[in-house]
Amino acid sequence: MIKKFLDLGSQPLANSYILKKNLKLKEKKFKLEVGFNDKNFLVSILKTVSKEKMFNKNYPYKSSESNTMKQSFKNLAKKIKKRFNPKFIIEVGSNDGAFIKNFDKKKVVGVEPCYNLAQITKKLGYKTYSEYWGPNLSKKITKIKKADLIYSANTLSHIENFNEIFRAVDFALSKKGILILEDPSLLKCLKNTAYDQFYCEHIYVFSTLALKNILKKFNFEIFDIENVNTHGGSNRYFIKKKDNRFYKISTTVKREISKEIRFGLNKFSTYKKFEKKVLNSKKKLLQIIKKLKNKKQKIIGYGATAKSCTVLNYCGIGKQDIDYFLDTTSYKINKFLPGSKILIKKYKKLSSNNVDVVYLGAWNFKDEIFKKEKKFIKEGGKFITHIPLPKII
Ligand code: JHZ
Repeated sequence: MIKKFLDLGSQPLANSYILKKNLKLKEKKFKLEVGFNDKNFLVSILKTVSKEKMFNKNYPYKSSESNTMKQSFKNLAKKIKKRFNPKFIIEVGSNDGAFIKNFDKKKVVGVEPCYNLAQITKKLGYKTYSEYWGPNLSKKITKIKKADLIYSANTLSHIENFNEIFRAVDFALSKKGILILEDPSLLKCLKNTAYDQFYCEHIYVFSTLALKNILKKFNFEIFDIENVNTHGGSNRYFIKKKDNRFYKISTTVKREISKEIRFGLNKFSTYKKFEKKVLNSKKKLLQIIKKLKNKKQKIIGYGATAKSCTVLNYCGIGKQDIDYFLDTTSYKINKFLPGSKILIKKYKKLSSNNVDVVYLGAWNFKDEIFKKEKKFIKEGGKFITHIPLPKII
């Protein structure tokens, strides 16, 4: 049974940035509620939005906007070559190519349903299928040769139908072939009170416990896990077909599951505690903003993230609180954040001459941003983060 534990209110679609001429139009909204399945321990949002409404020819998010992500994909590619030496790789959700760019064009293909992004890798010479991943596409891609490796980062959590995904993976993989999935860790999400990991696109936030149960149904199993820092703490799962005896199951799998059970990810009461922490986080963040506004401080946002959409709309933060957001992404600049309708301006180095406090929308890139904004910090400039608890830093 799926039990609801969190209500994040009525939310617009997270990546639907608004053009100025459309500001008066009514936005599509949906009820963002999160639940826990006490049978397979899966955490999911309760109402989903169709994939066509979210992932289409105007998708604004580009992985390559952050050096942290580019470096992480580069390091992983190096590791993959060394450990698995794959001859044919498929990336599901190849975005703007931050991962596939690290491989020989003959050895890798991308799958990217968002047409604008698929065009980027196509232009670079990488074979890219601008279609949704599923059994038909999998058969088309692997007609001549099967894949030794399928990689997918921040994509599995976006696809509702596991049957479609894993039947397609099963078909595409060679006997010794493996699947590597990388998605935000539920354990980290709960530890950090990162409720903004929930929005329309994140249908699931996985625990190892839940993923193991899902994979079992499709005759797959996890044989290794790495905890990585990307996107506020993710897990990289190395997965194989059950009858693939080529890889031994590492102790990392048992260790991760023990950690999750110790934290209580298998119990509904843990999620009810999280709900209380989320309510408290909202209260604290609003108190901080109110105090700053009473002192006539100018607040701007940094990183118009999908996550920000959840925070701003759940907390009721708007233009009266945050003057504008800065972002480097061309698809977002001069548009307005969904729901809150705060303007997104082209990124310019921060200066304490024109801003007092900066709300970290991209808190997951805090280290990268702080490095970039050394001068602002030296001048006494401050940031607000809500992770793990709202505070000024
Ligand atoms: P970032 C998106 O979520 C959506 P978001 C998606 N659903 C998902 O799962 C994750 O990505 C992976 C900007 N920025 O990565 C770039 C600067 O302006 O936290 C981005 O717009 N300057 C697919 O949107 C945003 O911040 C900088 O120096 O929550 C970061 O978005 C840096 C580092 C980033 O993902």
